[in-house]
Amino acid sequence: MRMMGLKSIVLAAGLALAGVGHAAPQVPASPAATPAAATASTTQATAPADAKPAAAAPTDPMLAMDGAPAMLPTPGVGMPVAGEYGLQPQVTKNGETALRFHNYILLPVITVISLFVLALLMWVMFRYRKSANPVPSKTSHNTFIEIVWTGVPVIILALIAAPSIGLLSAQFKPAPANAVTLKAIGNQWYWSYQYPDNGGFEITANMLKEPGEGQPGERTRTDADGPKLLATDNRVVLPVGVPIRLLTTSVDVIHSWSIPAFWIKLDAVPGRVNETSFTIEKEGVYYGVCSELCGARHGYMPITVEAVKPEVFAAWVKAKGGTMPGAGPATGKPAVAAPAQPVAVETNTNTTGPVENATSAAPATNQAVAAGNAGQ
Ligand SMILES: [Cu+2]
Repeated sequence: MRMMGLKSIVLAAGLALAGVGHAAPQVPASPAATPAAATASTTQATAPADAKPAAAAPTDPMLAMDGAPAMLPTPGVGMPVAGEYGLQPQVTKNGETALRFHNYILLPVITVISLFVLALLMWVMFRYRKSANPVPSKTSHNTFIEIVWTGVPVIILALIAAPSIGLLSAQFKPAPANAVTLKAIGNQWYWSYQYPDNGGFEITANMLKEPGEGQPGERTRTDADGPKLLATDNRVVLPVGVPIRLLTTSVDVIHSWSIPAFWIKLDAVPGRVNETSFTIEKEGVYYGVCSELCGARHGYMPITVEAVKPEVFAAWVKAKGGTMPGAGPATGKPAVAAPAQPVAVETNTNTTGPVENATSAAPATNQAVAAGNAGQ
């Protein structure tokens, strides 16, 4: 009887945990590891030396021809990599927390439960097969077992729920007053962006076509721009170490603004503004795609974010004809005369001088792109 009791308890625990196994979050699928991206990253490993001169043509080495900071993507960072099945390296606090949660709690729990249930099933199949166990047990109820197979999953779920709910609330924490606001607007099928705290200027981002695919004279993708299907003609430029208030909306159908390396995915819904916040901790170029099925060219509206030092961001804003907020809180108070009220980091004369050259060219670029979009 004692042996039967022990077996029953083990069986009960197995059955109970099987339920947990089904309820536990699935391992996320690979974030779109495309062979194309891999090819691009492979070539980038060797290409930057060749590609850089093209991007660094203007007088200010920090700013490219269109006024955007000249920064090359790092292979394997902020982009999918062929053959990988894990999450991308994270560059925000929430992303790092979530990555740890996934790697050190969820995956081990799922793995242990799956193996345990598999072992129990195998044991039952062989030990209690008809030929070896001709007289089956007629046990129908066991209060202790029922408590165990209810209690154990509850405890496991409660242990998972605590960090999970903390992460959930952190993802929707409102941005502080000194945040930089980025408004991402979904369009069929491209993104446009506004910087309401910086004079309200707007940029438009279209996917770059592959060499040979565009119209004669049209700018096409190079390795300096990033992977195929992910590189855009204009990048979203954001400062590192500064909270970003992300607002999303749409002018037509539901889109979704997503950058896997930021742990950000926020729907862009017509007639409504969604908000979240994040702080990028590392400079770099990060890629994402529209993550809500939005029509025929849904797969061709990528997102490219370039995270730069605050002083480079300030120089870029100026090159775009925008303004930097005064020394006080940033929200809704763009300075009228930006040069007279630089933020502390903007006093670097190397950034402010040559940027003037880019000021006239930059808006023209955007308008041309916007006009091109109108025809799509
Ligand atoms: Cu979309």
